[in-house]
Amino acid sequence: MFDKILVANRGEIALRVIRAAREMGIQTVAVHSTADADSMHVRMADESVCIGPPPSTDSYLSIPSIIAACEISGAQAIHPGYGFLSENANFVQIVEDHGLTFIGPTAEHIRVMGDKISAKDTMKKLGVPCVPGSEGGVHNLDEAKRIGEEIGYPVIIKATAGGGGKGMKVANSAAEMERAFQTARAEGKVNFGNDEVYIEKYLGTPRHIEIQVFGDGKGRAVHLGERDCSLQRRHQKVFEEAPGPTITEEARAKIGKTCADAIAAINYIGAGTIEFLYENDEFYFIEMNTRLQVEHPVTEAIFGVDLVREQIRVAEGLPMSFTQDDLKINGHAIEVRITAEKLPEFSPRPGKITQFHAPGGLGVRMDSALYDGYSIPPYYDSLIGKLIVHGPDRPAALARLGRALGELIIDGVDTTVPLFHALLQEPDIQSGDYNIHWLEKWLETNLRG
Ligand code: MV4
Repeated sequence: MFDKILVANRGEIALRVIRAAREMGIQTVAVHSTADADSMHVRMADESVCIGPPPSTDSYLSIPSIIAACEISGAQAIHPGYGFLSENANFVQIVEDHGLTFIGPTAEHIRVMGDKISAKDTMKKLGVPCVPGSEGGVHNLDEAKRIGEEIGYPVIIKATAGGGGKGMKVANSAAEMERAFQTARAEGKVNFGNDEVYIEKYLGTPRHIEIQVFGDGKGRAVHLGERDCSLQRRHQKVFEEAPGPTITEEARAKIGKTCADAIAAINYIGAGTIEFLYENDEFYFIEMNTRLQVEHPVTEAIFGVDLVREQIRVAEGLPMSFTQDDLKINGHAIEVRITAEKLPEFSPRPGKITQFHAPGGLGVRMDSALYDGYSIPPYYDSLIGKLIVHGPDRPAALARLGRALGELIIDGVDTTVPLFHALLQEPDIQSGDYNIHWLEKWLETNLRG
C-alpha cells in the first residue's frame, strides 16, 4: 500500500487526485511551477515541491524534476492526471526504472495506443468494430488512390501520430487525394515527427461516443457505459453527458462487453477510454485514450464510483472494488467545461478572480481550483472549472444545470458560462439531437465566432 503519492499535475485535476488519496489515508505531494506557488493544489496537498519556471516544458513536463521531487519527498507513486506526462510511455519507463509506481497503464499499452495505426490494428484483432479503411499505413499516392476507389469517397487521411485534429484531411474525390494525402503527411511530420498516415471512410454526421473501461492488469476488466462528447469546438470538448441520449441499453451492453473483453484480453491496468464515431446505430472505433479523462465525473455520477480511488487501488495490486454486475446506471449526468475565454472568439483571458462562488445543492459537483483573489496564470490551458450535474433523468439534469449555472459566480475574468446558458435554450440540446458538427455550426450562426 502507498503511504505517499506525488501528483504530477495542476489545477482541478490535481485537487481531484488529492481528494481521493486523502480519503484513502494516503499523503500527497504537489508539484508546481513558480507561477503556481499560490495555487490551490499546493495549498491542499500535504507537502509541495517547486519543479521549475512557468513554461510547462521546464516544470510539469520536466521528467528529471518530477523524479527528483519523488526522491526528495519519499513519494512511492505518481498520478499524472490528464495532459502533461499522462500518456508519455518514456516517462512511465523512467518512473519504473527508479523503483516508483506509475498510477496508470503500462508503458507498452501507452505506446501501442499512442500510435493510431497500431491501436486500430490491436482493436480490430480483438473484435472491436472499426471504421472501414486501409490495413495499416499508406505509403504512397498510388496506394492511397487505390484505397480511395476501394472504400469509396469521401475518405479521411489521418496521421498515425496525430492529435487535436492536426494531420487529418478529407478527400471528397480522387482529384482531391493528392493534396489531402501530402498535407496530412506534412502535418504529421511537422507536428509529431512522424509522416505515416492511414485512410478511413469519412463519416459525415457521426456522434462522438466513448466507452469508459477499467482493468486490473490481471485479465479482469469492466466497462462503465458511454459518454456522448459530440459537442466540441476545434477538437476541444465543451459539454459532455452520460448516458448518451441515443444509446439503448442493448447497444450499450453489446459495445460495452466488446470493449471490456478487449481490455481484459490485453491485461490492461487502470482507466481507459475507447473512442468511437457513432452513426446509423453503428459504432466505429477511432482511438483509445490511456488516461483518466477530463469528463470522467459524468461516469462517476451515474455509476456512483470513484475512478481515481480505483486507479490507486489497482496500482497497489488490489482488485477493483466492483464487478460488471455491480455497475448499474442511476440517472443522467452532464458536465460543462468552464474556461477563462472571451466569447465569441474564445480568446484566452487569464487574470485575477475577484469573486468566486461555487454552486451547490443536490446533484451538483463543481471541480475547480479557483478561489477569491486567485490569479489565473497565462501559461497553461484555460480550463478553470468543471460543473457536473446529476439528476434522475436527462430533463432533470438539464434543469439542474440551468439552476447551478445561475448560482455560479466567477468575477474578474471572462468565461464561457454565457455559452452554456444559451445552449440550454436550444431545442436540439434539450432533445439531445446533435452530432460532432452541431456546435461549430451553432457558433457560426449564433455567435459569429
Ligand atoms: C473522423 C471523422 C469522420 N470520419 N474519422 C477528429 C479528431 C480525431 N480524434 C478523429 N476525428 C474525426 N475522425 C472518420 N473516419 C470526423 C472526425 C471529427 C471529429 C470527431 C470527434 C469529435 C469531433 C470531431 C470534429 C471534426 C471531425
